[in-house]
Amino acid sequence: MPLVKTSKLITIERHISEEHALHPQATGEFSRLLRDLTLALRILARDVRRAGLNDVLGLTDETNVHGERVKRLDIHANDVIIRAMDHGGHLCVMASEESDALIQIPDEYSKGKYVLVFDPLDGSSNIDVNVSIGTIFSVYRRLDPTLTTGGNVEDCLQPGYKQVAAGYAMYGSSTQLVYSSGNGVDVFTFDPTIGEFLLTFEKIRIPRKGKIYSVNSGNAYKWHQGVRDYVAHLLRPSDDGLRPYSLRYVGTMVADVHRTLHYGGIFMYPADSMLPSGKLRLVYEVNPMAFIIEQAGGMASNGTQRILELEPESLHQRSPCFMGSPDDVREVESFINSSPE
Ligand code: AHM
Ligand code: MG
Repeated sequence: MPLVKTSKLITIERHISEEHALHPQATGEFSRLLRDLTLALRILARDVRRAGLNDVLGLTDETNVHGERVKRLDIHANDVIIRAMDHGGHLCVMASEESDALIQIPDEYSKGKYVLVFDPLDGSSNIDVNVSIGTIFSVYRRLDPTLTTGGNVEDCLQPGYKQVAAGYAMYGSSTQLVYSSGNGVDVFTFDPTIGEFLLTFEKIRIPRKGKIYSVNSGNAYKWHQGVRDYVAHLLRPSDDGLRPYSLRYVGTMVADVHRTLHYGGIFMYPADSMLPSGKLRLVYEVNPMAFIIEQAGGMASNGTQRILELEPESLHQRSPCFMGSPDDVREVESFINSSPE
């Protein structure tokens, strides 16, 4: 059974502080970081819900009925996370998909030993049409924990296996926060009436194999032969009933990976002849989601290598990705490896 529903009534803050109290060296800095982050996510859950109402939607250069400049929701989300996180004393630097450069901690605030990277609002093509969107984040330790100055780009370019924690919030029919600090994956659901994220699934496990694949098939004509052969294989009925697979594609990575985590199967954004590294960003999107999938017992690959072992070279670099049930990811890898291209 992939879903282990919990009977425990517990908030995310209590759950995280209990988990971290198990580490004798814990100073509480990490728990405070997460408390600030969940505040930002609570604010965003509220703002996404009200988006159509308060003119938050729209282009940056639009003005609302009050004659004020309207921010796009993704820019607003970026601002909210920065404002929640820059003064807590636990971070030394941040990087965001929405900011070209590193986000430094202002001079007046003390610097901590953690690094936060995030995609403030994932699923941009779905923002204006009320389809699920999300926030993706991951936390690293700074490379030199003895420093008390701001962090640098190397601190943000660590391989994914060094993530201390990662997760995402999905703003769907309810808001859920899926989180791991390397000890399995827990799912919390936001109760807006009490303003808390409550634990709903503890230590969720992805099924070993699924029957759903998720990919933008409109790009099929540009894919490498191995990926085309793999998808053709998924669509061929088999006598054992394990195929054909069903296709589900929201176009928001958070939603497509979230469904894959629960039901199994595979989510892919392959490279193609026009996007040689695919579309998704290694640091902000692919690594955090790969961490969650692996922590739930799944696999995440760029087609030939484990995602979490890739060495990022630049903040906004892209990577092909194939993630989900281990049997499914192994199968796509074998199609890619045996393809002549
Ligand atoms: P974004 O960061 O601009 O939202 O782009 C990332 C999104 C992912 O959430 C999703 O998996 C992918 O883009 C969908 O891309 P496409 O429209 O090419 O299928
Ligand atoms: Mg994104």
